[in-house]
Amino acid sequence: MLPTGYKILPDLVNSIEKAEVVLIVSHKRPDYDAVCSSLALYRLLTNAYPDKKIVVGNEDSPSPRMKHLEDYNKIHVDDLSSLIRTYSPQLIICLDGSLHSRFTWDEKTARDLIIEEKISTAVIDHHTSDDITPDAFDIYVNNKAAATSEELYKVFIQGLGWKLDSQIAEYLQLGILSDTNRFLYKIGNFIETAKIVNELMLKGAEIQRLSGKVDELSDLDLQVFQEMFKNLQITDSLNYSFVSDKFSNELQAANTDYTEYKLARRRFVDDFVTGGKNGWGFIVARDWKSDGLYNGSFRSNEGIAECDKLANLFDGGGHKLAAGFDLEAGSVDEAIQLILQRIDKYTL
Ligand SMILES: [Mn+2]
Repeated sequence: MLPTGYKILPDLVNSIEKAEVVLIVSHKRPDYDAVCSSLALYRLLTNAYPDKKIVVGNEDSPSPRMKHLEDYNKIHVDDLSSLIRTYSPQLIICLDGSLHSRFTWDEKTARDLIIEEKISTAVIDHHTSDDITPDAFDIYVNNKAAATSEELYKVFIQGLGWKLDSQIAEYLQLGILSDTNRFLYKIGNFIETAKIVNELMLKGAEIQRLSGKVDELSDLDLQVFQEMFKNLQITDSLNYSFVSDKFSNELQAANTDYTEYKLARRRFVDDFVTGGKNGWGFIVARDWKSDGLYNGSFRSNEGIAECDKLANLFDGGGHKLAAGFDLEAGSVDEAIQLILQRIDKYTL
């Protein structure tokens, strides 16, 4: 069966064929679906048109946790307008979002440049939200699938009959696994998604192997977990943990990647602070970028604490179940005392 977006497929193919340079971008702060759909499309277009220049870009650097992806280093991290000036594309394909503001922090400059240079724009998205303005793009594809990676399968493999290789299958599978949270969330048409997932498995994209790569823990993760478990406090009302200043200084002196270190902390707070009978709590650690500054995160299970309100006490923010904040303190011990005092005054 042809995907519902099939009517506009000839337009998409025409635009691709006319372009010498195609720029593929996905939304800011890219997740697995954004990155994997970009890399899958990069491979699809490179295979189909070896003479064209295909560029993958994003305004934000993808998480270092995605470094296991074969083409991770092919992603150009730069402003959308700089990417346009550097590569002069005739076509920009925007993935996993339908608003200009999803792809760039400076919408006006990028839009002006697109109009001035008469660049064609296409969107391939799967989101079903109401604020979509598809007429702002020349071509709009959206079959409301579970992931943009699934949309690509529908458009290029089912719709156009292009060849699926094992690397493309792996990217598409990772995107689907991520957006459905390994089929925990009900999005799109489950039966259709399951059939596609099966086809991708037959091409070698085994779910168990790919999940293993996504969940892999580094030595740094283990070291940070060890430190935070050692410091974990389970009080009568909440759980909390911290990274000691000594441990933080040692990591910094060893030139540890700060982003990866923060990701390890985040994984700890996501996975462990909401455990046990308390079901909520916080972590705190020294900020490496500014002296005397500490970063904290609150997490809660549903119906226990309101993390955003707690973070607001420190001029931080987030949402009900997860929020972050900064505070100034002379040491991590002082930071913990300040947090405990301030949230104690706040009736949960
Ligand atoms: Mn997505």
